[in-house]
Formats: sequence, structure tokens, C-alpha cells
Amino acid sequence: MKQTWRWFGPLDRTSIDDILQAGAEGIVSALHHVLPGAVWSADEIRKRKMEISKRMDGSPSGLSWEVAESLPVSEAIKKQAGDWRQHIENYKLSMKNLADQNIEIICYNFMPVLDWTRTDLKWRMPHGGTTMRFDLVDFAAFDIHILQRRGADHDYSPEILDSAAERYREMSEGKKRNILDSVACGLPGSRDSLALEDIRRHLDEYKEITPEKLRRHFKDFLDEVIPAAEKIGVRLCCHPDDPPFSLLGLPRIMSTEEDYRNIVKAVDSSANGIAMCSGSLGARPDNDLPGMVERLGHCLHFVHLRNVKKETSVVPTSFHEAEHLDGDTDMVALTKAILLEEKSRRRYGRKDWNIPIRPDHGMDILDDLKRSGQPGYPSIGRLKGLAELRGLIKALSYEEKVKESI
Ligand code: DNO
Repeated sequence: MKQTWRWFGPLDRTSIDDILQAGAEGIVSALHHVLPGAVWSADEIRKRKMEISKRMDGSPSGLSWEVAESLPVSEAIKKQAGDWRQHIENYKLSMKNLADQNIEIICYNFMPVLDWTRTDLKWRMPHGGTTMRFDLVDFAAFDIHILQRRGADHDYSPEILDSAAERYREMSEGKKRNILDSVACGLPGSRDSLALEDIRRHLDEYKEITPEKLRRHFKDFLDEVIPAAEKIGVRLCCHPDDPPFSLLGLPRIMSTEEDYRNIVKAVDSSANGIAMCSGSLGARPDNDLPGMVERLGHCLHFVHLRNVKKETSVVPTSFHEAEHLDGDTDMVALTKAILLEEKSRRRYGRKDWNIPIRPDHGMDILDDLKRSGQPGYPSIGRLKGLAELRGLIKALSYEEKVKESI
């Protein structure tokens, strides 16, 4: 596995020098300042590559840009509205510009309006550090009482409705603001947040878009971009919905193994792959992550390793982000499944056997608590996650070697 690290560019509070000290072997990055739908120009890509290749003192970092995450699919493409056809052409051009500079793995998602969603970005853990949390009662209170979405009360169980009403009655203005800011944090990497009015406007534009329709739009997108990606040697991979269930009445179509299976079947090509995010998919009890790698591993181009603790075994549920090796996902079994997939790729002579993984998110601990970096992307919390994962990978690889030598 290639141990990579997400870097948001020169404004990121974790520097390339820090990343080297964390022991990462490659960089995952994106041109967050380019609006979704616009072209990633060759010059801008070159500039980011250059920034990655140098330490603060100008000496070579030895790191290179391995994965583009995300090359965003614009809302226009998801809705098939406005300039969506032009946006698809722009997407192809961005892919070409990336391929020309040897960036061959491109991650994206097909979540309408909101990317990952939490209700608290700084939930205090017993050890004093903080983590990100999704509280279903807070979210329902936000949806029904703050956003006042029409029909929202049909989307929750009677128990959640009662708890949400009570929670809202007791909610301070500060807490209301915190939930709105957390939910509307916007796309990671962007500094903008969405306001209530923006969310309402976006939701309105999805009124007519059912999950079936969104699936058709997804397939149309893949029909266009996958052949182009295949021709230039690019591998696209779709990130799952986070959390993996519908929110605010919006369709979400990448939440389960079946969703993944449908997408890889929709366009049969090695360029049409998946990004497994164990933290996102792990928020549903019916997602068997090691099993998914066993069954769909051949389409795996990129992995986010992260863990969550769910509070109930129903969907949807409240959850929080746990330590990387703790939580509900069996990280040992999952890591082993990925190592076995790599082994099988090596056996078949696949050039892409070394699968890029990154420690996804992390708790804010120690100096992270003073740094206020990108939510979910602390330096030390991720360093700890990566160190634990690295230990696991090393131990499991050793076990495999011992087995082979017997
Ligand atoms: C959250 C990330 C996601 C991911 C995109 C990929 O921390 O894992 O925002 O980058 O969904 O398109």
C-alpha cells in the first residue's frame, strides 16, 4: 500500500515538511480554488506539483502528487442543468491535463449539494481531544425546526421526531449556529460555507430528481468520461456518500455494496473504479467492508482508512469518528483484505498493485487543538492514525511472508 496524505495546498496548516515527518510517501491534492465545472489548467497543475516537490527551504521533498481528490463533478452535471454538457467537456480536459503530468488516479463523488456532513466538528472525547460527530437528533432538529424543510417530518421515526422537538426547545443560539456551521461546512478545501437560504435553494433544485434519475445522470456522466479516461490511462474512482444515507430528502446513490456494484457494472472498464472510504461506508451496519474488498477489490483505485462508532444498528444512526483502529469496522480484517488484493494483482502482473491509501481524518489532539486546521484534517491526529495503520500493515505483511516461507 502506498501511504499517502491529503494536502490542501499552500494554505494548509500542515506543511509538506510536516507530511514528510509523518512518514507519508505520496500526496493527495486538488485545485480547491478552481470552481467545480471549470478546467484544471496545465499551468495550475504544474504549479501544485512544484509546491509538492519542495520543502520549505527549497530542497526536494521527494514527494509527488499521486491522486487528484477531488476533481469535483459540478452540480450542473449531477442535475443535468445549465452548462452541464460544457462541464463534462471541461472534466475531460482536466483529466487530460492531469494525465499529461502523470497524475493517473482521480477521485470524485456524486453526492448532491453536500459532501460529508456532521453536526459537530469538535466533539469532546473522554481523553480531552476532539472528533467529528453526526448526531441524528441534532440533525433532525436542524432539518425540521431550523431549516424548516417542507415534509422533513416524514423522514424520521416518531421517536426521533419527539427527541428533535425537545432538543430544539432547549437549544441555545450558539448551539444552533454550531450545527448550521457544521452541516454547511461546504466542500472540504473550500473556505465558503452555505447559509440556510443557499441550502434551501439547492434543495429546491433537486425537487424533481429522484434516486433513479440521479442514477441515470451518473450513468450518462460515466458514459462520457470513462472512455476518455481509458484512452489517456486515467483511473477514476467514486467516493461513497458520507454518511451513507439520504439527508435533507436528497437522493444519495453511493451508499451500499449494491450501489457500487451497479456503478462498476454500468460501464465496464478498468478506468471505472471505486474509492473505498471505510469511515463513510462504515456508518451503516449492513456494509461489510472486508467483504466488499474481497468482492469488488479488483476495481479499487484508492482507499481512505478511517473508523466510526455507531450508536444504534439502524439506518440512519448517530455516530462519531473513532480512533483509526478502534470503532465498528474491523480494521485488521479490512487491511488484510487490501493486502490480499494487492497480492493477487502482483500475481496477475497488474501495474497498479500498490494501492494508495490515506489516513482519513483524525482526532484533534495535542497541538492540533490550537492549530484550527481544516476540519477532520489535523496534523497530529492523522500522524497518529497513519502510524497505527503503518504498524498494522507491517505486521500483516510480515504474517503473509511467514506464511509464504512455510
Ligand atoms: C472528506 C473526504 C471527502 C472526499 C470527497 C471525494 O473528508 O473524504 O470530502 O474528498 O467526497 O470526492
